[in-house]
Amino acid sequence: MSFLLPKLPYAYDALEPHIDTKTMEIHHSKHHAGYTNNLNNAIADTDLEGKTIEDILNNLDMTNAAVRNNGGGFYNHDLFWKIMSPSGGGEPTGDVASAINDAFGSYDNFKDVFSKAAATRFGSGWAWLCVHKGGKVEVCSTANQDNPLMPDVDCGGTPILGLDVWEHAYYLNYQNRRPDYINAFFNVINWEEVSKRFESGK
Ligand code: MN3
Repeated sequence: MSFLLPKLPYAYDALEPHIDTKTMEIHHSKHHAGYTNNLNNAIADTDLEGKTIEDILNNLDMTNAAVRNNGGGFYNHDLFWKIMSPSGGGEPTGDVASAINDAFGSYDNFKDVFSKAAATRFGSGWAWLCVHKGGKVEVCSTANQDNPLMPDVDCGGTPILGLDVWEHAYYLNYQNRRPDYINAFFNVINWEEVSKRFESGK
């Protein structure tokens, strides 16, 4: 059994004007497809074959670059597509909103902290909102395709929101204006999905 490229839950043009059609198409059909294929090749005929992606990442040998980069890439993009929606944006509600208020004081403060994590990640990587057992949330960032499920990445818990800040995620439309892309992302966050992930991860 091997991993399959997940279908996008909306059309390539659905997140316009915040994320453009061409970027979505290349990002999903080329980049995510590449991580998926390379992950399958990297685990073929090893004891990782048949395990869940969460199991693989939680117990990852960080010196295994092929599984680290492509397993991370497979998981991170799967989460990324799902926590966005053409009907997204606005502010979170319910328990996840309370957890965000407890940790950051307000939604606006959370937005500042998350945006800063995304803007200051040098080179390629991801910004995350994670939940720890007990329900406390934190913002952190990781390099390349690392993610909070992996050991020793200085970013823990279960990721419930993630933003790809690799140049391939925004350069066609935003060029070097990463902060504009980060700002636009808040208009497409699927808080309903983030809330579900908060409930199952807390
Ligand atoms: Mn990407």
